[in-house]
Amino acid sequence: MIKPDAVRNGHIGAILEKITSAGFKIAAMKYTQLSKRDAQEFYAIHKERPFYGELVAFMTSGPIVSAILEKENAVEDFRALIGATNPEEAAEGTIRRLFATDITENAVHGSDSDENAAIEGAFHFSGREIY
Ligand code: 3AN
Repeated sequence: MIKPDAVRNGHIGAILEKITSAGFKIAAMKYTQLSKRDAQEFYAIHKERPFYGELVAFMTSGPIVSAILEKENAVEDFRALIGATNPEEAAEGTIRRLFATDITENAVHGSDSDENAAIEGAFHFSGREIY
């Protein structure tokens, strides 16, 4: 996902350019806004964390771009491309270093395993929206 902060700040094009330049193929993509229920479900794993409420409020605060990306070694390579969760700790040139605001408003989300990528892809897209 390109998160609401990056959308608001006009970074959709620049972020997609970095993603496609890094060799990712876009298998599915949409511009949408999460409902409170969507965001609560998507981030259910963080339900007990102190930042959960703030995270849900932020993720529903405006439109996002969701996508399914394909590449050899995609999960690891995408996490390297986006950088650490906290943009202050993200390496130079990473998407979060370049475009994130802070640890909550951190510009992009990337799946943390192939298994979660499949679950998250199915959360955003039906089979006929995936190419
Ligand atoms: P990542 O997105 O790097 O996989 P996760 O899955 O640990 O990080 O966290 C999901 C999201 O929750 C982050 N992208 C960020 O928006 C938010 N988040 C994580 N840790 C914190 C924190 N300590 N304080 C505030 N928000 C956080």
